[in-house]
Amino acid sequence: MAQLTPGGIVGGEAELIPTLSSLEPVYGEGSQLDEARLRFARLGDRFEAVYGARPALFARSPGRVNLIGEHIDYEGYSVLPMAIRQDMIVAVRRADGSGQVRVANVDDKYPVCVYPADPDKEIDIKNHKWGHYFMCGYKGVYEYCRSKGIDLGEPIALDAVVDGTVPQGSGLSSSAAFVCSATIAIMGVLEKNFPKKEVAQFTCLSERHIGTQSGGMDQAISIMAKSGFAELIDFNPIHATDVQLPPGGTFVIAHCLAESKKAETAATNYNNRVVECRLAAIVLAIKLGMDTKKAVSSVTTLSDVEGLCVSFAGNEGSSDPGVAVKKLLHEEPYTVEEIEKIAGESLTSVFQSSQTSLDVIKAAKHYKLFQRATHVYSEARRVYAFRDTVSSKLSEEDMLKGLGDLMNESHYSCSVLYECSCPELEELVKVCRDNGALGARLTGAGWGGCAVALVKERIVPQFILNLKEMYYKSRIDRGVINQNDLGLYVFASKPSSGAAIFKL
Ligand code: NG1
Repeated sequence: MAQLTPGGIVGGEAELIPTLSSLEPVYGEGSQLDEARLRFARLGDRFEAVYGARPALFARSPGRVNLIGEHIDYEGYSVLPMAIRQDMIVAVRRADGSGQVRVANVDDKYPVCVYPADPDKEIDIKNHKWGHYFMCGYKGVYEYCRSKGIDLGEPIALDAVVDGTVPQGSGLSSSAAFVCSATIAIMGVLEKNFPKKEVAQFTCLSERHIGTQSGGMDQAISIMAKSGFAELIDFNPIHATDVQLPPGGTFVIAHCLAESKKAETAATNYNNRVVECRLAAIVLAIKLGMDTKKAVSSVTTLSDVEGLCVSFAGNEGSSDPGVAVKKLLHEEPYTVEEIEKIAGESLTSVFQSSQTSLDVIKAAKHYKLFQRATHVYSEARRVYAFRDTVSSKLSEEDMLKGLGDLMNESHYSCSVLYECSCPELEELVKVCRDNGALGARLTGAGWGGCAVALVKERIVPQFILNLKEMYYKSRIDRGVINQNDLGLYVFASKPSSGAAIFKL
């Protein structure tokens, strides 16, 4: 998992989270601004109806679509997402004397969640509730301030209402949008502000209170995004580089309608892959000559052993760490016994300090080390190839084709080597390609959620119509979704801006 150690920050005087007095800088003008005005007004009214007072402030953080670089952020590798206009907005005020943090939602399907105003109380992850994400933000702010020696006094009680437009379980990071918006709302109430890079870093750690061993991509882009740009996000330390996408192409995002329940399935899906990558890294380190005890105690990610793998590949006339994977790991899944023999230690002892990893070990039958490591090293290279293609001197036509090919390769790797796709995503990706997408792939954690397709700007309306006809119509007929909600599930998106606090 990416090591996001406090203090590991690059960049000069890092920008603070902006505090805005109007919605225009984020929502622009026209219908988007009108909709935003309506939403904020409704949120304020709902807040008043629930708590009998107006909120002190609002905060907003966007969802994101990852263009390329899947399941590699927690291995320390760079990724290339962009923020989308769908976001989470939070209205909040101090609730002195209540001793509680109360979190309500404008959507009645989410019941009010009430927690003690105690940042040291663990989140009950075995009993998953939507409001837990707010508490990740609450705990995170206190933990960060303590680590910096900032005294916040008695823990504050809070009243909050949230309104989200990022579809849940869609791979568009509704969870990070929620944790980030809650975090900056709480910072606003506490009258504290911190550099964006610091907030990006500590919100990643905060979200792990929910039980997923997440990397830092989603929080980083939600906090640091700039309107009009995708960002190349590097880790250790966190750094964002603007990436200008070619004008003739548009990214269309389409939901396969299978929900990806990342937190609930963590032990067999998301966290399982984090554990498999660590085991692959340990086995590679040992095979490449590292002392066994040192490998077990110090190697946590595949990027930790990349140097060793590259030296090995050098002897074979290559610079690709994947060469070491091919030569040193076998394709058949590894049994627990085999790994324990190589590591000289039981898996429960290797992972003793991480309960979420122990949950993985309890559930796993075997470990696909070859496949997972091959995906990670090849996907990491595709991210740079994507960035280089965007900044190359290729004609627009060739550039878009090159980007599409990389997206298709990424999808194949996610689907076949990392096994994080699902039948619905496979069908949707195929429908996208059959209808003229230059490339299409699953985005986000997978196992449901969205695909992203690169489509020539001029065919976007027809492309979306075709998707409606060929993927969604039968599902509308079966009552899976409502015709009127289609716009929530398939849309084109331009890069949006990052998190902001509003005092309106
Ligand atoms: P989603 O499921 O889209 O929120 C998750 C992780 C990312 C990254 C991707 C896979 C969290 C908050 N996010 O994204 O860090 O690892 O999967 O690339 O866990």
